[in-house]
Amino acid sequence: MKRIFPRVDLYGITDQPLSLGRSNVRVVEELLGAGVRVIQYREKERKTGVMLEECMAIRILTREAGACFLVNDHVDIALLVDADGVHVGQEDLPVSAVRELIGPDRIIGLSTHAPEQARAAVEAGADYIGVGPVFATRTKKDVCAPVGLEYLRYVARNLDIPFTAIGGLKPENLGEAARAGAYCCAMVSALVSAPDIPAAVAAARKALAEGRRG
Ligand code: 3NM
Repeated sequence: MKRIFPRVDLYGITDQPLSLGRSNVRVVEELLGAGVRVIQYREKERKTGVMLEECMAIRILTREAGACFLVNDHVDIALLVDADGVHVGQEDLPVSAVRELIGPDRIIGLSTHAPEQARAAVEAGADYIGVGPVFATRTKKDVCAPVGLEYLRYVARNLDIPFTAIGGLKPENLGEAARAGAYCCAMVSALVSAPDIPAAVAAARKALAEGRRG
């Protein structure tokens, strides 16, 4: 059965070094408890065996919560744990190659940073795109300079593909992102580095809702 990228407001992404000593599994438990319904496992430094174990645990938790579970880059791990899909960047395996490996039913997300990349993602059959970095971020090391709200507005106005805004998003600027057309907002540090994750989720939701009203 075709898995669908759900229409949700918040998209949580793991990052062990930024998680204040908490395990990824613990952080995901808190995100799910606070109502976040898309989780991406993203780790750049961990051993593959550790990643597999964490993803197995996160798959159980996300399934119990009815949440969508995506794995960054690691198609093998995504398949082994029956994740809902894979998220890749511009310099990772191309969408066509990932599709060959994961089949027609799982979700492929692709990070994009410019209008031509977004149009190419649609052509290539991505199921959703990341749009960013909207604001400056220190979380992704090799990403381009912020593309600002302009690119977000372009995607919101011109393309039909589901998308998530990403990059430097936090309660203080989510209103601006919402007014530029973001519905789904993906965050790493604003959520996983928060001492109180449920409070951070609530603050993000409030900022988004206010942005949409204003
Ligand atoms: N992808 P934070 S920016 C993982 O623009 C990622 O494609 C980006 O982290 C992109 O919420 C980014 O801590 C990092 O700024 C987002």
